[in-house]
Amino acid sequence: TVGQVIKCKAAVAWEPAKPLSIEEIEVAPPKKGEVRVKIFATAVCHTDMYSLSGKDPEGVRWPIILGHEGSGVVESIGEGVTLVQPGDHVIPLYIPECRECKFCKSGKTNLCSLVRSTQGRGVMPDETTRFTVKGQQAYHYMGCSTFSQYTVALEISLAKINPDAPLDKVCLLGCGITTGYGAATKTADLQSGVTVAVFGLGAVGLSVIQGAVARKASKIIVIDKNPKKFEYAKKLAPNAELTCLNPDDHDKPIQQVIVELTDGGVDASFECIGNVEVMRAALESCHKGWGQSIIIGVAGAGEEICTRPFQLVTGRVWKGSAFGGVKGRTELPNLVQDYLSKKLEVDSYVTHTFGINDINKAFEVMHSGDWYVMQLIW
Ligand code: NAD
Ligand code: AHE
Ligand code: ZN
Repeated sequence: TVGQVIKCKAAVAWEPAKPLSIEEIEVAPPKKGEVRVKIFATAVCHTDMYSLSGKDPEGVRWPIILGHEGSGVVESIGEGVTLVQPGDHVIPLYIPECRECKFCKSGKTNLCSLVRSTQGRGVMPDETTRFTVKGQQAYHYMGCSTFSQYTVALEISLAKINPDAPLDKVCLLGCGITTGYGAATKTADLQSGVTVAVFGLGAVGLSVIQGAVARKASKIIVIDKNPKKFEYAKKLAPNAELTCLNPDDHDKPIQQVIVELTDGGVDASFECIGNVEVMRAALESCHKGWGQSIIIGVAGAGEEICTRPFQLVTGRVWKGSAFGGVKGRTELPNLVQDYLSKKLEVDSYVTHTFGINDINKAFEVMHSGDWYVMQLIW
């Protein structure tokens, strides 16, 4: 198949807010700097649903092949590719790592910007796409498009991982788990003994808990409106001092409850929902003078955050985190190793597994709320 068009199946989004359709598509060979990857498994993230809704302010173009939390094997490489070889096991990265742009070289951020503009518009750097469906070009998504049996990504957008790692599990490191764990260990850089509040216990919030446990937080407060979520938080932090709060059980604003429980507020809080009211509560749960609040959740188009500036004047810090601040090519392979050496829990996040033909069922379950990760296998 090297150098030839591959015909395969993909879940295609033809228009906003409509079910996906499984279509036969054509995937062109990789061009310069590009790699064609056979996708083995992919999870479904909220952000896929967000973009499918048509409400992503950045906008996507249709038809599009969504999916950004996957794993696979390199099928073939384009001209000049040196970073991976056919047969390598990889996780596609929605934040690439070129190591050459101002951002990569700064040492201050993981937000590589070399191809951010074309990636955001759903095309490869030459402004064209590698997907054709029913004679029409289909767009890429977040540089990954893992809802296809074969995809094309840039070599700088692939983390080469240990081939011993089970691909059906480590696909989860392509977004949610890495995001939460990295937000705790890198963005917040939690230190031993800190107090932490985690708002929202999906895959992201649960992984913040894992990061807090790894950094030996002294107290972890978890907040969710769905009490079923507390059991899993307890499993991930069996030896920690854990307090579970359901905002619906309290008359006072939840930030006031947290401030009272912690002698003035937590050292760090994390918003893992995407709700701007909760973002405010998370900031105001922080301790005066030094508490930091990390925004991870993606809020709807047009939403804005607010608080009294006095909250910041008096030393609270508002930060954000994308992909947990993790540099994909350099650091993601190490997280895969941490998983293999049982330092990082991944397996038990998978609550549902579907064949790709049932992808719309996965999107329906997502609305139900009682899940962590839904996984699709080709
Ligand atoms: P999820 O939907 O699985 O989890 C959200 C949790 O929040 C649920 O358990 C829900 O019951 C709870 N919740 C909802 N409203 C609440 C409220 N008002 N108060 C308390 N709890 C409430 O989501 P997820 O997959 O863990 O992702 C979380 C967010 O992070 C999403 O917005 C997602 O788009 C975003 N995200 C961001 C990044 C990034 O790099 N910044 C990466 C992945 C996901
Ligand atoms: N396009 C949206 C924002 C979407 C967003 O915040 N994406 C996160 C990753 S979410 C993964 O599930 C991110 O990493 N963003 C960094 C980037 O460069 O996109 C909007 O609001 O415009
Ligand atoms: Zn995601």
